[in-house]
Amino acid sequence: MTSGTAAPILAGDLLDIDSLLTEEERAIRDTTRRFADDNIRPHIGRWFDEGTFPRELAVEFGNLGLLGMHLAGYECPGTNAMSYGLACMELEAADSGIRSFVSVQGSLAMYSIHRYGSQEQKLEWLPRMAAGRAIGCFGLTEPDFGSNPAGMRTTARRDGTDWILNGSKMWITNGGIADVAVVWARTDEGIRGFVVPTGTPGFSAVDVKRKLSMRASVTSELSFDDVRLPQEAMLPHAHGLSGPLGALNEARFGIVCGVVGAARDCIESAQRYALTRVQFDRPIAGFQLTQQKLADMTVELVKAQLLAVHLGRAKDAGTLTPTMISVGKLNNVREAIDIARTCRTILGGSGITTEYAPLRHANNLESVLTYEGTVEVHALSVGRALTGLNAFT
Ligand code: TGC
Ligand code: FAD
Repeated sequence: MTSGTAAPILAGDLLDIDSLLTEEERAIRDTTRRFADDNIRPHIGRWFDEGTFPRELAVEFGNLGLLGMHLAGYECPGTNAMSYGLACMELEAADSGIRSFVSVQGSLAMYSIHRYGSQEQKLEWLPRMAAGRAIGCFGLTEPDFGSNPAGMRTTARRDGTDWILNGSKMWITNGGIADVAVVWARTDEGIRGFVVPTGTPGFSAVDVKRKLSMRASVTSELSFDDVRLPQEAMLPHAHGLSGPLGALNEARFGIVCGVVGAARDCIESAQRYALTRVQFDRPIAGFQLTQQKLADMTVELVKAQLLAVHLGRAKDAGTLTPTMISVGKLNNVREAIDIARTCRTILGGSGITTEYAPLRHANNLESVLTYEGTVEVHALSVGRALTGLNAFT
């Protein structure tokens, strides 16, 4: 720092967002941050390099109360939504793939069973999933139907009292390590959800290899070849596309918060680097162009933080709408990826290996920009709300 100026403030602390949080929310946030600092950060570069997700993290997350965190009953932690959002922020500050694991487990697989399942399905799966002893995945996307899941071809047809599932799902997080899959399929009564133990004959999962993004996360293709399921496997309370889209609201909220963590981690890493890297006989942090980048990025970061807290409060108040979630996902992911790329420029050549986080975050955020509704899908959802006109088709 130039002499005579105050000690640098970390970007994430600039607006004192902490003052908007309760003591309990801060405690959950701090516990998750400590866990990530001690158990994820020291290893994440290697996991990303090797393309592995350490499965044993599931039980540790269960012990910490991070799985199905904002769900009540069935041995789930039952925190408020804001606390869940803050946990996502801290996990994604370490790596988006790690936050993805928790999102899919809690917000997609467990939420679907919790919200749409029978009492028997809840008792069978939720306590084990909350403890991390059973891993879940969520199959909506197909090779030919991503943004438009309404066109799905996976079918479940009746055979006596059973259902026979056929088809495939693509890009499924946790697919290859899952014990149970929530699968959405076309039936004679519209789109319905099924709880499918992955050991059922005819079910198979093949992991996607050679990924350039989300390397510390398992992504798989699921295939169903005459998978026979009892009537009790169907989620009784989900009818039509509103079932999976309802679960997506939950997970998208986690992303709105999570990506703020990734952006914060990038800026703080660039701040530290810029203060120690000397060129032209001075720290690069002293150049006006570097400061412009840091200031612009931090302004976007704090706006994203405020948006995340506002949506968290709305979720807890029961006033959060899908359009509000689209605004949050569109803005926060778009800004986070811009921030990650700009931070990489501050790191120069040092920024291209896994030693520093920004390019790993940027690569992960390419997936986040695409999954759970692409940036275009969310722009069109906001556009539809603003005009009343559907521009999807
Ligand atoms: P549309 O006609 O608008 O609606 C069909 C039915 O769904 C209801 N609905 C919703 N319900 C709850 N929440 C929402 N956000 C909802 N949006 C719509 C709607 O009321 C209607 O209900 P009903 O009862 O009248 O039938 O549907 P559309 O076909 O026009 O599609 C709208 C569109 C394009 C926005 C939707 O298809 C969409 O969101 N597409 C994106 C697909 C997507 O996000 N896939 C994500 C897959 S899972 C994933 O990516 C996990 S990544 C996990 C990780 O690793 O973290
Ligand atoms: P497409 O829908 O083919 O879109 C390609 C491009 O066309 C995009 O830019 C899109 O915005 C644009 N486009 C499409 N329609 C329109 C339109 N009407 N107007 C303008 N532009 C349009 N899915 C699951 O079900 N479960 C999971 O656990 C899961 N995990 C994932 C993990 C990763 C790492 C990734 C990358 C994906 C995952 N997905 C999962 C799938 C994800 O939800 C889809 O990739 C996403 O919905 C987009 O579908 P698509 O890839 O088929 O792209």
